Amino acid sequence: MAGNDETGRTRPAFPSKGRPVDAVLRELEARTERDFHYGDGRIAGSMISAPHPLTYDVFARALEKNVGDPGLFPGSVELELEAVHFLADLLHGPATAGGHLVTGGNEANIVAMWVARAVARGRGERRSRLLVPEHAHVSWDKAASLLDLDLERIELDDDHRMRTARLVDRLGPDVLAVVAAAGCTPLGCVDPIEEVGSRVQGSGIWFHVDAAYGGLVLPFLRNEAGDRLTPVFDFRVRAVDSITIDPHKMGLAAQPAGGLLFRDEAKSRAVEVAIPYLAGGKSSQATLTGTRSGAAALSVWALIQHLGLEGYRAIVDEAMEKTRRFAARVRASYRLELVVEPSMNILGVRPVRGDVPSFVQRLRFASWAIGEFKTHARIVFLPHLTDDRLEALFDALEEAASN
Ligand code: 0PR
Repeated sequence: MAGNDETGRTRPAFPSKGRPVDAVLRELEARTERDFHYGDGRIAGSMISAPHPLTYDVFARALEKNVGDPGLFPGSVELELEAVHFLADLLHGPATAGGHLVTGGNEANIVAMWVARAVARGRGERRSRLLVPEHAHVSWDKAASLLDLDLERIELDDDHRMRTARLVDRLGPDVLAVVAAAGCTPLGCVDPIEEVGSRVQGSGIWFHVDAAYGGLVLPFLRNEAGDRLTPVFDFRVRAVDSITIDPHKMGLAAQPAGGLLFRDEAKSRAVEVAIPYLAGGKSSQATLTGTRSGAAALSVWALIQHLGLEGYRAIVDEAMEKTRRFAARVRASYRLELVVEPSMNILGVRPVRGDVPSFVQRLRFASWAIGEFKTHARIVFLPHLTDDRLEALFDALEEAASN
């Protein structure tokens, strides 16, 4: 029975009788029509694009697979682990490296801190402070809240990167973990990871790199002359204990596909829970989720196999070419300016005159889905933003900045 809540709104009731499939699908289509579609080219501020075409096929084939019960789906689990090792290899993980495919950067970051806390406690240490850069993603607030850690945000430098000197001032024996971003949420900036690494090395402080977005961009970055531009952000930095790298962002895999890698996979067992009764036989889990999408995991494996380093390099080259061309137009504009020079395929743009909230509001009113940050509007140059859409977006930005 439909009922009314205290505000007088009608609440939908669980249907008593079923309806034919075509009627259900028709309603579903009609009611989701107002959703944005990546194909419209109006989603300009999201870190997610339409999944690669291969993903749709893999997903449909693998929909029933649950990699949370490895005994039932051993073939899928083997491919999932292989995908994890592909990612670890990309980020120069040593032979001990391993990890999990998870639901996204939120889960990866939370689980990384869960492990860090368990490892410290295993050594008899009760460390409770979590140091993150000012620009850190909201998942760090969640991690701190869930794990009862004290979150401290570290000031940024003029390039919007974590200021190492400020971080060093705050280090101490009660610090559980330090986080740096390789592709920060507002601007794609890369924190000084080598510098931070040298300051925390050997201190017992867990060092996590949040490369949720940048992990599948930075390794492929090169300039117009073809020279590699990748800053050292991964396991080559000796102090780095764990890294978040999300295939469902620039990896173009299906959602939900996050990645969490550990330098020493054995450490991740500090949070492991045994599950003796599974249908496929006794197993264990060290992720937040139990039942997990095998389809998403297989889509990551398939896509890496299909694209290879070459394929991803081509995707990043194209994205960077669009970013550079767009950045040049912003620099030449009298109405717009860049917040910083881009580190990857993300631009922060603001009006020369006028405030950012009204600027973003005008763009949204004109149906552009743009990211809003305190100092700028965020544009992410993903494959669904074609050249003609970027033309239109540039005009819209100029228009919004001229009011
Ligand atoms: N770490 C960093 C550095 C991130 O930027 C994000 C997500 C996460 C972790 C969390 O990842 P999940 O959302 O996969 O758990 N950053 C995007 C953002 O806030 C998430 C997003 C994606 C937002 C698509 C909107 C959107 O349309 O911009």
